[in-house]
Amino acid sequence: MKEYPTGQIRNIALVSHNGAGKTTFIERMLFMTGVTTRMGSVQAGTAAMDFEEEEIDRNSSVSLSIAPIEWDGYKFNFIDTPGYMDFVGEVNAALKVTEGVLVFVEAVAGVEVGTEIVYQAAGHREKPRVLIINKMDRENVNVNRVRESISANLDGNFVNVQLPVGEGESFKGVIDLVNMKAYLGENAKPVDIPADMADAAEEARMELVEAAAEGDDALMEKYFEEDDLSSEEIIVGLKGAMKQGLVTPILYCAGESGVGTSAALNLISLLFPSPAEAGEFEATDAKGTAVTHPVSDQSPLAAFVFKTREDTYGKTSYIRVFGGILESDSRVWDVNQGQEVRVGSLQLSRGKDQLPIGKLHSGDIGLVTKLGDAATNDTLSDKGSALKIAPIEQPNPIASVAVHPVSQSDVAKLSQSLNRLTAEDLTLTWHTEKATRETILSGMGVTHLDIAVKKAQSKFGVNFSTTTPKVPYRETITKTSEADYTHKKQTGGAGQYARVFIRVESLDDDADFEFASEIFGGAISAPFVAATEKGCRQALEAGPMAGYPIVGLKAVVYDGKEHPVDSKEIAFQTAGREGLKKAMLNAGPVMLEPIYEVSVTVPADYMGDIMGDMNSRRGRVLGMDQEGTKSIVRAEVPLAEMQTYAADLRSMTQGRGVFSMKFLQYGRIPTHLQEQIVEQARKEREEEK
Ligand SMILES: Nc1nc2c(ncn2[C@@H]2O[C@H](COP(=O)(O)OP(=O)(O)OP(=O)(O)O)[C@@H](O)[C@H]2O)c(=O)[nH]1
Ligand SMILES: [Mg+2]
Repeated sequence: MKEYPTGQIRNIALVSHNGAGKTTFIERMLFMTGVTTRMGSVQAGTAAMDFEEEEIDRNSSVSLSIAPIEWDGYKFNFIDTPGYMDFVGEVNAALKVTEGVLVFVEAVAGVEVGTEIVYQAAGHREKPRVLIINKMDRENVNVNRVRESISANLDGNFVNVQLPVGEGESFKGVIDLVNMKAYLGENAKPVDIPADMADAAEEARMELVEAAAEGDDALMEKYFEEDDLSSEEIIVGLKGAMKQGLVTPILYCAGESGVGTSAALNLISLLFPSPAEAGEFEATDAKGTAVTHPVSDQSPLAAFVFKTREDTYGKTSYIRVFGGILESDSRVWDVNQGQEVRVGSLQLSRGKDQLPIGKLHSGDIGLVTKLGDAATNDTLSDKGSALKIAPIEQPNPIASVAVHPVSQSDVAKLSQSLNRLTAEDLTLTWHTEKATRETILSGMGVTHLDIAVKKAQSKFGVNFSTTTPKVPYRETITKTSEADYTHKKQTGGAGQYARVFIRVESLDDDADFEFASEIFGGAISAPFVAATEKGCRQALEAGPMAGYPIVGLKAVVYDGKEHPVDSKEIAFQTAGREGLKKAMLNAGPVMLEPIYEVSVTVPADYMGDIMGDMNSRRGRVLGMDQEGTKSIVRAEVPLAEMQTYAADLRSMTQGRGVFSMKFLQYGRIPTHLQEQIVEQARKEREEEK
């Protein structure tokens, strides 16, 4: 493929609820422009865009993929994203590197929750959006109904830039209201508007002209004087209005049958800005100062790694050039890693295929393999400029599983494979939970985690089983108490002797451990005080109630006794450890559990159910908001009650609800639950014996 200059490039993200036909639309583009000789099918597993094993299994996209499409002198970098909300991380990556967003609405189902979320996400990032009503050929399509669903569910001023000709089984094509041409049939060329649609087209065009005039003051004046605008002026006006978020144009299409697709491409090339037109890019320079530069070959190099893909052959980095030119076989400065990396042969990505390219101009997107230590979110620049672009914003994880290696060889590969999985997908994280000694994998939902575990198997040959994670409880005290503890051991030769008087005092629940000595007159000598402290610290790892870490406590050693022969440091360690536990038992010990701040967004009808459910989860509702047709409930909920919320909310709302959660603080556990946990821990200890 030839190199395209910045002005001829259009980077466009395709987003929507799952199954609206994004991937199929791209398959049609690839077929229509002669890239493929047979149209790929998601159902049959032959789609060029859905090439990952998990995508073929599920007949649905799981990760983003790119299709460079040459059309009428333009190069479109279409980025296909998964519609399933668990993979929102891929959508966020696509939004970071594109200047336009094509939001798909399914013609029969109308606007679904997923569509709404991605439409808003694009709006928050101030990206121009075009709505495409797709699958216009399906039985029971009713254009009025789908338009109503758009007005009811999405914020914005929507305007037709096309009129559909027919709907459902009689969907024949579209009329382009900017150029006043009709496109009838599959892969159509422009023809005159059919006589019976002339009046409707004229009327719709007037609405379009009015919307376009809003985008530009000079055009508004001209429109008042002359009551009309030229095709070029309509485009200028619409682009201006889209940039300000004032207008969202609507297109109509049936991607699978190819009716309306050529017409859609023509308008998309006109409506979306080139990378340069979209405005300067933001970065920080070598001093950390915020700067902006034009998206231009003349700007200093700033190439951003927005995705990393790992497979058995190694690492592939997906790169978007914001400033300068990225050349094959060059050396660049990885600003985030603080080191030089060698760029091998640059490629354009087309689904699983790759096409070599000599260089990527500003604004373009490509990939390269084996890019040193470069990770997602790194910026490649030159050492002097050291431009750094802000990382992709991603949400906090909302679901977790504990992963257990199946065999001994899996144990050895555990951390390496988890590191590779999480490098590839930044909405996936893992850590070892000290309190429960479990390896926790966290992500955006049950399916997300399920697929991650499958990937570990298919890509890295590691087998994991998963369980619901144990809750990382903590133990603390509520009042001051004292204990006198003697450690004495007489086994043949040298004995052990240590006696300590320990007082424990309650601190804030989240305060770090403190230790103090009130030993006067040398009742025990300094090294033994230190050994006592060491023992106390050891005790913190497993509390006396149920074996969870101890927090919010101060230990004071205020007296003690040593033996001239048998006192050793190890004896004082034991005395410190056991003395602290003993003192705690009379200090009103309680257990703490992690509390999360949760925000749930659902269609207003579900509000009652959600509130009732929150109560049964021991949630404390903090507030409710209304945003359009959606209700938002904010609550504080114990983690113990949120472990299956991703799946529960899905079934409560038929997949129409979403939520986010963030750790807030540790809180007291109600007594009856605490008793259950202590009892459970006691049983487990007994079983271990
Ligand atoms: N009737 C009709 N069906 C279509 C059309 N486009 C896609 N489909 C079908 O709709 C289903 C989903 O299409 P996809 O292209 O996988 O949808 P997607 O938006 O990529 O879905 P996700 O990747 O899950 O977000 C497939 O079975 C397609 O064959 C269309 O224009 N008309
Ligand atoms: Mg898809």
